[in-house]
Amino acid sequence: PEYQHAHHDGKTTLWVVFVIMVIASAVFAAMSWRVPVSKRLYHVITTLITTFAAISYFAMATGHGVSYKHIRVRHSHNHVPDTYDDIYRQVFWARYVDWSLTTPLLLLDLSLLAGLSGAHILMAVVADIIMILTGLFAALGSEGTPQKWGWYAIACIAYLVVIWHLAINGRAQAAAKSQKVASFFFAIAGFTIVVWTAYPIVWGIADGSRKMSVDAEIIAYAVLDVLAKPIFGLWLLFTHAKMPETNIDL
Ligand code: RET
Repeated sequence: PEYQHAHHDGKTTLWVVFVIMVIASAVFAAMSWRVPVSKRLYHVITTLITTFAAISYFAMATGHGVSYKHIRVRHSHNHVPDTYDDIYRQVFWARYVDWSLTTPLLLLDLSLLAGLSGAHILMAVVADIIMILTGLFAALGSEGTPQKWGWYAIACIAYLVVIWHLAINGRAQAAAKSQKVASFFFAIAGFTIVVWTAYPIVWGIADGSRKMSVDAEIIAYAVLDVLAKPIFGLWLLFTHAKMPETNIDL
């Protein structure tokens, strides 16, 4: 059988991102101590996001949170009995544990910024959790079955619901707050949609059709995770510090 797993570059990348997430968590926590408790909600949410990511990267870097998935590739030839290739590929399920906690928190950051209502926040968060869990079913479900891409399709529909809440409801609410908040929300939510949309694309190439090595998959997600969490967090917290209109009474 053929084994597809992380080599030197992939393992190094996992450790590098672990260190980045720890540093980001420390920086965000330190930033929160500089503002009164009543203004710390974005700081707390954002610090939790990078803390969960650090834990997940620690698991992956030490070889936990991963299992081998058996893939049987069938070759059929005319008049010749079928032959099979057995592939075992690493699936880092720790990512889905991370994403199921951190993507709702990222959405909460954006929802509070826009001033979404409780009902809309809940809808967006539930659609997001459905997206991650059905993505996990797609990743772990048996190969070569129609269900695999069926779960993927359900996850994509849930993702469209998330985008709908950000792009339509979020924008409208932010516009009702103030011009400054509206243009900041437009920029950071637009950044989020671009970065997040790359995840299902990487998934489709790596997990879905296995056209990407495990190392390349780790590196692709590493770049996206650093953009979606530490870079997003720095941008949000620094802008919040100089834009009193983004304050929330919660
Ligand atoms: C999956 C596969 C199934 C289809 C879709 C997906 C979307 C994943 C997303 C992940 C975002 C992750 C973030 C992590 C933070 O660092 C589950 C890959 C639509 C959007 C932002």
